[in-house]
Amino acid sequence: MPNKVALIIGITGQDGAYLSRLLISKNYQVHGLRRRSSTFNTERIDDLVESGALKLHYGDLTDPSSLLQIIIKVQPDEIYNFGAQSHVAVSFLQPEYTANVDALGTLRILEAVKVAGIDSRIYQASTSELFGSTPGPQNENTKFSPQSPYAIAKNFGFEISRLYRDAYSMFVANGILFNHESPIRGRTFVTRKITYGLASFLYGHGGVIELGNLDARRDWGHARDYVESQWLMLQADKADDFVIATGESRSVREFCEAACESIGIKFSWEGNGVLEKGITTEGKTLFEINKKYFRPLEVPFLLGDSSKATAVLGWKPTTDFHALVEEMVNYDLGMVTGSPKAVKWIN
Ligand code: NAP
Ligand code: F7E
Repeated sequence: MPNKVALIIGITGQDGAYLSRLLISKNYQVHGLRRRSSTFNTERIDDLVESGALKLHYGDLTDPSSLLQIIIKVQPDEIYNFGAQSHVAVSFLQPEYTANVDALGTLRILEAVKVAGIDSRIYQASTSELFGSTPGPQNENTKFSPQSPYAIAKNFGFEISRLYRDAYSMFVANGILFNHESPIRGRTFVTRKITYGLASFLYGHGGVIELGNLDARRDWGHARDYVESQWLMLQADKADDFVIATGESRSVREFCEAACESIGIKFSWEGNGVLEKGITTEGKTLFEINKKYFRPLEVPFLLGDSSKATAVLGWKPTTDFHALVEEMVNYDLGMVTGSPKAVKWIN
């Protein structure tokens, strides 16, 4: 007999892949919503689908009837909403689509659960991007000041989740997660772009790594640690909002330096502004600035204070910045040399 039934919306993404394994290890029956695409989008969970460990259902956050039908069919004890257009830079190019999926999509899930009359506990993937321009350290009492269409859509998702919790006594928890990365992070996010780019550079497959703002600071943790907090939020006595972070803030520049150091590439920064470059001791250009990666508005500094999650949920991160960088670089070295390493899914 399964312990509980979970529905993960956004199961094909990074967090979906880690949480699926965590829930399966806890004897959950796991279902996932996948959207139709012309190419395969289940690479991160193919082994689980093939072994029958989880079941996928076609649906889309822009299609309310698909959400209602899946929720009625699955009758989930827990719903994790990870579904999103999650790229901040892309949200400036597709603001309306981002609002439709990230803001209205959240409302559609809440309405579907309310209309279906099912007592599901719901996790909403909120984000440190909500803090935007408010200086860190940021905790649950820090003022939101969102700086992108993505963050504004997620602000709606946060508020509508809180509203359904208060108005209809639904169990809805907002996880305000700071950036979390892993070897399976999408390659357009800056950390994986750097680690994959470096591995390719080292083996002669790739050229210069073009970046935008090197001085933005992020509180980077590991997705494997962060999905544990998501599960804990739905096991708590009452639904609440929690900041999840490591408490360590690093710049993109520092990420480049740590990644190079972890594989023994020596380089130095030369020049200023858009002409700045990272040049190796052999004189090769490794990093370059390309203006196209600058955003119309930037979030300059994120540093989370997750002491509430530690006190109430007993959650703490286990992977520090250097261990995260090393794991990602090592994984990508395996990828570019054609001998992929196994992912460590669970702590
Ligand atoms: P991700 O890798 O980008 O995954 C997003 C998931 O949403 C994918 O499964 C994607 O499906 C799905 N999706 C996109 N549009 C959809 C739609 N219209 N209908 C249904 N599903 C849709 O994101 P992640 O890093 O796992 O993050 C999980 C959630 O946490 C996201 O909501 C993100 O915004 C939020 N978040 C992430 C971080 C972070 O640092 N990772 C921090 C705070 C909050 P496809 O595979 O088909 O594209
Ligand atoms: O950018 C800078 C960029 O795209 C991090 C999402 O998961 O975390 C993520 O959003 C920083 C920014 O992540 C490049 O300007 C420089 O300051 O990796 P990112 P993000 O925007 O912080 C939050 C918490 C989420 O909720 C989101 O879903 O790096 N940066 N050069 C660059 N960023 C990218 N992508 N590419 C560059 O070349």
